[in-house]
Amino acid sequence: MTYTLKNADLNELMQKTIEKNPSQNEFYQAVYEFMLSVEAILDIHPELIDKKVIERILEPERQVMFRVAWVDDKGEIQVNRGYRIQFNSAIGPYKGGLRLHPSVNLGIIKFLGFEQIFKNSLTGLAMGGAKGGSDFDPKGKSDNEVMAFCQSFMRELYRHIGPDCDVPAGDIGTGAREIGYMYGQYKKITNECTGILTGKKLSFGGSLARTEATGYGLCYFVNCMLKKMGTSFEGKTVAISGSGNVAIYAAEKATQLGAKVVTLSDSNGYIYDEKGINLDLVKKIKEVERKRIKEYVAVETSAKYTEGCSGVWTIPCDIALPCATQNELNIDSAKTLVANGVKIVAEGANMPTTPDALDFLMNSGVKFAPGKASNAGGVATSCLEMAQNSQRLSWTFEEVDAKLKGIMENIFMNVDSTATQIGHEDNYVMGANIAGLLKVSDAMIAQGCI
Ligand code: NDP
Ligand code: 2IT
Repeated sequence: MTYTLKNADLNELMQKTIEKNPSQNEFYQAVYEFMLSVEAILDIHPELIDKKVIERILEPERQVMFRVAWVDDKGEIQVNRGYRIQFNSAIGPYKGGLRLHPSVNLGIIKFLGFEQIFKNSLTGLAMGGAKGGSDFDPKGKSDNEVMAFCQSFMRELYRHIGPDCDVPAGDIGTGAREIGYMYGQYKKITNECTGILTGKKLSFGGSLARTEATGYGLCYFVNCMLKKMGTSFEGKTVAISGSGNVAIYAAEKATQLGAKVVTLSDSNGYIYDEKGINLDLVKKIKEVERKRIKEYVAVETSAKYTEGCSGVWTIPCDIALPCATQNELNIDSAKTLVANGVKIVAEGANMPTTPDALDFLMNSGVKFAPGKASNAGGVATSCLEMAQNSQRLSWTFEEVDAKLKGIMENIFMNVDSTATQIGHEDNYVMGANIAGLLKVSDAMIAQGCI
């Protein structure tokens, strides 16, 4: 893949980024997509180059990499690598999830941290961008091993975070169980009960509706797109990939809004249930038993399980919601979706669509929502959890959900009007990048050369 930009200044920055950060392909991909949007506004925003805003944004404020040693159930020492990339604090304390997956490397954490800057900006709340995690694989580990890892991870991470400095949260492989073990260790070391993590269980400072927030928020955003198109979720067929936190609650909200969700997947394969996914069963398999999605067809015998996760996009649908991982929806899948008449693709995951698939979808007239706008409901509700922790109060589910809905509607209006203002109506990729960037740029310039 070549990353060439027409604008000489931006092209030089792009090439410098590649040289300075070897083998970080996902980071280049995220930066390039962002730069293509920046290119469209350089004439009206020369400060982005003159004040070195873009050059500064591309360099994380702080990058921490550390050893995570822990003892497994056989008494053997295991060694993983931990990361926390504190990318940008121009508009507030660093905020972003922790990913636990064997594929985790510096380039993946960098792309996630980079996109988090603009996502958090779009929420309208005061949060900077960060991301972290480890190449630890929670799959197949005992509870005791997960705890041992999480405690060791926090024994280093604790010195870099704080309620007004950096507040991590969940992401792939990090749910309420992992957050609980990390929180317990932080408290043990510091003797402080502060809201240094979000996604906590309700019994020690978690927020109602945080579990649901990313998936629900995604559907609130899609609902705005549908409204603009003069339609609604009612009667639509929805294909969803993944069967984790984001996928399950996207399926729940889409169903509540009148759609029929027919697929879910994991990294091994996908299920297709023509009559609509039975979400109680999915929650039991995934949240309680921690088993694979193929178990679904043992109970719902009319549903079909197929090996290979990309096959999920061969199922005809009106709306496709990729909610698993980066680059899971490629050009072949995009072509199949378009041939089958898809109208909307909205990203629940971070960067699930490959660049060529993205171009193809947009050129085919499909309405496309980029993750940094459409999945921002998770981090927004994390901020609501922080607000409740500071107040020593907890709000009702309805209060949090109503705030989440309002935030997603505001994000849509902002992204939509920004796209229109720059002459690219309905290009939500450009709208999101530019609206997210301009707030961060303003804050950086106001705070001087830091
Ligand atoms: P979970 O760990 O709960 O679920 C992840 C799901 O994606 C699982 O079904 C998993 O299957 C699947 N998956 C993971 N890696 C791959 C892969 N390489 N190929 C195919 N499937 C894969 O994570 P979340 O639901 O929390 O996160 C999903 C996505 O949403 C990620 O991109 C994340 O960054 C993003 N996101 C999450 C937010 C949150 O609040 N949790 C907020 C905003 C974005 P398997 O079990 O086989 O690995
Ligand atoms: O990608 C994301 O926005 C998240 N994983 C959620 C981050 C958060 O701080 O809630």
